Amino acid sequence: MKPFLHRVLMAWRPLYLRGLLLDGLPPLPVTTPSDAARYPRSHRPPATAAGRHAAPAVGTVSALDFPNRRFLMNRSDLTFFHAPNTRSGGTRALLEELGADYRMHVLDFKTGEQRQSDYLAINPMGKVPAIRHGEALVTEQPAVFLYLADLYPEAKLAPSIGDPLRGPYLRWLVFYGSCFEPALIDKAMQRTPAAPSTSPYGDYDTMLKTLTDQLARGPYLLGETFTAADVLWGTALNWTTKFKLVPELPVIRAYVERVLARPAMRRAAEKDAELAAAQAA
Ligand SMILES: N[C@@H](CCC(=O)N[C@@H](CS)C(=O)NCC(=O)O)C(=O)O
Repeated sequence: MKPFLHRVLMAWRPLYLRGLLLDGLPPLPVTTPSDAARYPRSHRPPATAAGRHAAPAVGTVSALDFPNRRFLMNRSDLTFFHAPNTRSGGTRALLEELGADYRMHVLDFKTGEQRQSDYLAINPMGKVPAIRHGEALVTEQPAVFLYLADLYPEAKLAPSIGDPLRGPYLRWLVFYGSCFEPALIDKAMQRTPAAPSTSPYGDYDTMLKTLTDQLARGPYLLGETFTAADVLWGTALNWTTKFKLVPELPVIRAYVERVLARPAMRRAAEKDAELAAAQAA
């Protein structure tokens, strides 16, 4: 589209008309000069050697394929901060499922690298996973999963905005961080939990029943559709059942086996085992 016409459409915002025009014109621009103006510097997609109008890294992506996405982000310059045999294994599996192009920065927990200043500049919490995409730092598994799955829409692991599954998808990813993990740690530490009406995550048993009732609808968390949420929950329920923090109920075992049997999940687990062995040597 002519830059002048594009600028007029971006400045003048009858969204329906703009969407109609832009969506009707594949291929979609990846980033545009007006994107650069919209994002604060710290969140702006990185410039590439080919400039801000570089083509998408993968195939031909058009507005017709993803009608709810006005702009696709540049995928270059993605770094994944990882330690083998930790929670960041789930993110590694997601990157494998997405066929993502990324650099991996492996931390050695035995030497306490996660608590040294270089890494604390990435995540002041000293935790993995973390990702850096251009200048954007993302930490916390639900945020990392949401971000990465949206970055690769053609992998179809994130229901798009407008899809009726988008709400449940957000719900179950966020449920992981705000209900499952804190209840799990109460359990692991054998702490007396706060009264359910006081605790933002209720109590362990209610949390677990809420989760298993959803899993029972299966085969995946959102029914027939496999999403990034299943990568997170499949990997998490695998290690938490092994550590006996979650009971190995048939519905949980069957779900974990179903998710981990996927070729990309298997590949990621094998690569992580190799990395753990190399780090231990
Ligand atoms: N809230 C974080 C938790 C991540 C987390 O607990 N990571 C552990 C690995 S299993 C970690 O990095 N621990 C290192 C440490 O605290 O020293 C998330 O969801 O990403």
